[in-house]
Amino acid sequence: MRITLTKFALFAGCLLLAAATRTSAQENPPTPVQIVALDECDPATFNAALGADFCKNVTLGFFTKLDDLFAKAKKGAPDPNWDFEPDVLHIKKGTPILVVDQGGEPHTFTEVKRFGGGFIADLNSGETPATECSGGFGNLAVARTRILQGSQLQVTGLSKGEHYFQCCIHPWMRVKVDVNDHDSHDHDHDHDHDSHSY
Ligand SMILES: [Cu+2]
Repeated sequence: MRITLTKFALFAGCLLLAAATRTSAQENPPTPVQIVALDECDPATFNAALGADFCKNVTLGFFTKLDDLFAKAKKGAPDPNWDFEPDVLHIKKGTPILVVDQGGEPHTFTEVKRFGGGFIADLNSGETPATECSGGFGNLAVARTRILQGSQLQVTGLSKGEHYFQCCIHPWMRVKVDVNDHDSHDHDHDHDHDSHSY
């Protein structure tokens, strides 16, 4: 009888602890996760063609000239230093995403149904443009996904499932966001566990 009571007390204690943990988790707003946008635009050649201050490069000498950027895209080998990091993100539903432009020029973080080209045909490596990018910055829906150098864009309210985001200027800049009901850490752990047991 004493053993049963002790067990019950332990069990009740665990329940209380679990309830307390759950309450505090719900009260704290989820910490945003960050995605960075990177590029290595060469100020001299970009600004000569696109206007003063278009490119404000902070990469301390790692520059790609405007012509080279177009030449690489044309060859089907776009410059990998124009990049969103990470490329794949697992988040729990409700977690905000902060996209920070640490590059030197503007980008967009545009959700698309399917990855494709952007609104500058010569940068598309022959890919069909994603419908969501059409119209460029003349399209309000595209313009509002723009991120200027040194600024950030917050994305919230993503539904459960997979979401695809790309830059509508440099369409090889792509991120897949996988939204789950649970913490990505737990998810990864479960996943590992499953693969071990098979
Ligand atoms: Cu871009």
